[in-house]
Amino acid sequence: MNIIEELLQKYKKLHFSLIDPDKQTPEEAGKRAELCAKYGTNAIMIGGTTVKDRKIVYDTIKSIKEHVKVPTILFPNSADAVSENADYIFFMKLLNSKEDKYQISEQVRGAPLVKKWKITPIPMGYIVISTSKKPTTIEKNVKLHRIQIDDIKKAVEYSIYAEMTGMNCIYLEAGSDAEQPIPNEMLKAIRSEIKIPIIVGGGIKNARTAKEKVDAGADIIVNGTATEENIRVIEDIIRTIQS
Ligand code: 1GP
Repeated sequence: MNIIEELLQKYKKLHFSLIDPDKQTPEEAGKRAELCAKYGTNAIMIGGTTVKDRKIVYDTIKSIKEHVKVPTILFPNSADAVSENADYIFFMKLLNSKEDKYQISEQVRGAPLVKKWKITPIPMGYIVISTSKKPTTIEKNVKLHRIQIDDIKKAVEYSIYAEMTGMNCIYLEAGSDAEQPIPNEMLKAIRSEIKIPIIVGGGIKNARTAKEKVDAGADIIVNGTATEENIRVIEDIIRTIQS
């Protein structure tokens, strides 16, 4: 059983807090992680679109580990964001990327590091959905085979592919601070086709929205922006999805 399955057995629905090492000092990251853990978050993810410096990732995780006991999971954009002090890594493929580096080449470069440093990989299929009019950071930075907000068929196809190729979970990403989160109808359609855990993130700003997502089939809710801008809402979100 992998860590996601273990946690899901224990809590039914999970909450992960995403800390971006480029948007805060390691000390701030530690303090924010501590609050999220106090509210009941189940893991701290570490990553961000712009992260390039392994040392900053290392220092951020070091500080987080000084403050919390919940697992740390790398959420890297490249092999340069792999740090030896993480517990786990989302070993991920951006499935609808047109760019080789998000599909295979950074993964190939990172694999020996993950092995050498004994970081436990969690194979994950990452699927970006274009939900918003204004391009999100990830849409600005990565060339995508775009999946529009109403293209349920395509989102389902990518999800089935992820499950068939042995991914442990999928992550449906609307983009950090997206205007609209992943739609409920899309989640319901995907849930009815695959069994692996579904992670949902991007633009989830309150407990009501988070609850809608878990009711539609999401297993894990991710909050990133809220850890920096409105951390108290995370308490509400966790209480609501785990009640
Ligand atoms: C981004 O899905 C995450 O990768 C989190 O999004 O910043 O909107 O919470 P938010």
